[in-house]
Amino acid sequence: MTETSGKGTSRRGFLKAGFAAGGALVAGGTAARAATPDPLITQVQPWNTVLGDGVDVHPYGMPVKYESDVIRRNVPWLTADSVSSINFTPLHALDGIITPNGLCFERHHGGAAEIPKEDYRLMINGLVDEPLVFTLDDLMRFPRENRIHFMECAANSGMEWAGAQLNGCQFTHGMIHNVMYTGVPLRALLEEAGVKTEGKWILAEGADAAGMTRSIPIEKALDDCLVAFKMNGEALRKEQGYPVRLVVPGWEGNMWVKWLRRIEVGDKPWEQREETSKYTDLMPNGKARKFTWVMDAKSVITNPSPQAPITHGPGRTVITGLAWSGHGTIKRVDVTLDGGVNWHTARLSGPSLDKSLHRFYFEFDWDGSPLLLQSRAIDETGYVQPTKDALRKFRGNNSIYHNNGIQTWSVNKDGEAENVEIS
Ligand SMILES: Nc1nc2c(c(=O)[nH]1)N[C@H]1C(S)=C(S)[C@@H](COP(=O)(O)O)O[C@H]1N2
Ligand SMILES: [Mo]
Repeated sequence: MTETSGKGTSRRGFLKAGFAAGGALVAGGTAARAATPDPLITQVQPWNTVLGDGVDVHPYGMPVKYESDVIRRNVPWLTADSVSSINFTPLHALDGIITPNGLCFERHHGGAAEIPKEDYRLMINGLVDEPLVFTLDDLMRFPRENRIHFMECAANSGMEWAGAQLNGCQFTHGMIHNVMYTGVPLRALLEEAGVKTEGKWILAEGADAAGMTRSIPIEKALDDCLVAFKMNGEALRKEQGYPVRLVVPGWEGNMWVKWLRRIEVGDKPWEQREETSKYTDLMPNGKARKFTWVMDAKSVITNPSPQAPITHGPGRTVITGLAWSGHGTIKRVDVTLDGGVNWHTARLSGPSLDKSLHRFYFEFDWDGSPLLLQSRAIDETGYVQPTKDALRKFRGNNSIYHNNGIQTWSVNKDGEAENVEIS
């Protein structure tokens, strides 16, 4: 267990020093119950005496009713209308690294289009030797790849730029999902059409009412983009762009065009609305930076958090969260219990994949005193997730997009957590 402390321990005297640095749990921190008579053990229960549902009661399985609060949620005041809106993945209720299909957050600019698969067409035109049109069946005849990637909206945590605002990691960090995509490399389709030497950019266009369009440099298009038709093994959900979406690993969600209908090859970017008026950041000098494609390293503690307080009292406690980077894998995650005075190395568990969510844990013996929880991610390039102040120093106060600053949860003695900021 490494301890990396720079600031000394006196800064926050109201917090008791001397947390067990992970691993070792002291007496009193038991997570088991004493063996007093417990009716749930000593008495026969209903589920033990009646037959359960037969097969086929649910031809498509749904979560058990006891998990009915594990749902996407929106923040109604954020947008004027639900067709150009967003909801959020319930990160506090999930574990591991894969987002179940029904819980992937949705962001639509013109509602979720519904396209019968027989009517699906993808056109490639522009600076190519031969313009082509593919049906879904045509796409399925190219060699497929399977890859797990996170997709994060550039506006994720945007409401937190000026200070702590929304009470729950679902709302502060839930514009992200992580699924396994099955698809055809965009490179294969571009090679089929034959990109002319002047072809330096592609325009990806959606078939929905919003007609989402984004310019992408040809290097990225030929590198790791996928034209995907499956998520977590099954067809894309309508909300995620059925039947086909573009996967642009590590880059902002807006470029992952859903209901993908056209790829145009050109010699320069198109300067579309979504890359000029939107998805740009107004800098302190009055100029806006644009083409900020990559999502930098970021992390968040998902438990405990405002929607998921500690309910068991002092003793054995598990902290968990997610970390990711658009530049590759996560090398290390640090966790602090005291607002950044002492940092402890968290334990990563599960696959460490390129441009994918990583799951971390930190187990400790909670003495019941207040906590100021933060996590910070370090990616394979050595980049360290910044504080919000460090971000604001460089970017000013007008930004919305690309807020990857460190998040703080204040946990009181009752285990309740609140969104606060320490910078
Ligand atoms: N055609 C189309 N593609 C789109 C959008 C859209 O409105 N229409 N929204 C974009 C934005 S801003 C984001 S963050 C992601 C959201 O993907 P999701 O709904 O799977 O979460 O899709 C992107 N692709
Ligand atoms: Mo987005």
